[in-house]
Amino acid sequence: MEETLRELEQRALQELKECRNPTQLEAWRLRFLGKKGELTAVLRGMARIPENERPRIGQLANEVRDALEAARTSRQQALRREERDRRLAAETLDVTVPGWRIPVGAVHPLTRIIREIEEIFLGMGFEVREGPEVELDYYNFEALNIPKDHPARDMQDTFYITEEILMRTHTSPMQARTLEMTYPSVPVKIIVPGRVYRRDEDDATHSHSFVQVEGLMVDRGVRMSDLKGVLTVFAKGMFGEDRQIRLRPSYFPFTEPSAEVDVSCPLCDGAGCRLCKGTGWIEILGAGMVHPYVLEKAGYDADEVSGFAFGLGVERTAMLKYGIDDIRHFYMNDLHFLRQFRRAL
Ligand code: 2U9
Repeated sequence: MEETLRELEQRALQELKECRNPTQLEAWRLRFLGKKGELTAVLRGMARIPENERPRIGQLANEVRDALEAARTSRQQALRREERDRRLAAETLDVTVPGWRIPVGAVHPLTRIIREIEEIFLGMGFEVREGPEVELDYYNFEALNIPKDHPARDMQDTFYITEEILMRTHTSPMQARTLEMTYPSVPVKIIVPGRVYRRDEDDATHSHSFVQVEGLMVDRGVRMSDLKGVLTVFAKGMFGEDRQIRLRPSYFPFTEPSAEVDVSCPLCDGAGCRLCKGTGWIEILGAGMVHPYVLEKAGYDADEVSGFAFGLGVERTAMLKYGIDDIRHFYMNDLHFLRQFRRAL
């Protein structure tokens, strides 16, 4: 009996070493220590041994069971450790591996200029308004004193959708709408940025679609000197504190008098260079006093209120500011061009 127990212990310990996972370990436990296991079977044979031997054999059997239990526990712990080490090894993160470079976009140069312009005029108390690109003939032309036979209404220049609906050729219709909506109160101080459309051949300086910012101020007693003051603040904010502006007579149907506005050349400071073609001045804006007809169309009494308006092409402004030589760069989505503006706001 003693022999049997010792042999059982040796065999069980030997086989325990071969258990590689919890399933095998459980099978081992059932086989040697379970109710139907080998140790229990041996103990059942106790009845057949002499009574005086039983305490010794009983104690031995307990020692064997304790030894096997202890061995099982330590094997189980060893297996758990192995499993944990395997998992840790498999799940290791190398935090020193270089990360992916995340591509960072840039604000488009046109958007950037629009935002800069908005900031300057917001600082002078103007509001920013936007309006529809698909417009009524009435607001694009009629309300702005552009008569039916005016060259600007020619099929050559305007994308018509129907006889009365068109793609706006300037953002002025939104100013006309705002005037009409605001009547009879004053002041009106707005700028309208937005895309406009003209039936033009695309080349280095022309595009069939471009972005404008137009401004309008209407109040009691607004004078041409107010226009000059506001546009001077704009020119300095956009092209540098040393800039000056000058007004030259011009003609627009919706303003009277009208002017073309030049800024002193930001490259040569007025001395004359390649950029300003030796003149010292560069044209950046059109402007004028709002035509009485336009005020009256919106409901206002032109003897009571007056106003000024101006307009600028955003591409032209951006080309001047950043030294861009072809308007088509803005629309080609060439990354070499766009990436130059990566550190934009
Ligand atoms: C209302 C009254 C007056 C808007 C004006 C200009 C002069 C002008 C051009 C600049 C370059 C368009 O982008 S461009 O081709 N614009 O010269 N625009 S005054 O005058 C208005 C507008 C609306 C109700």
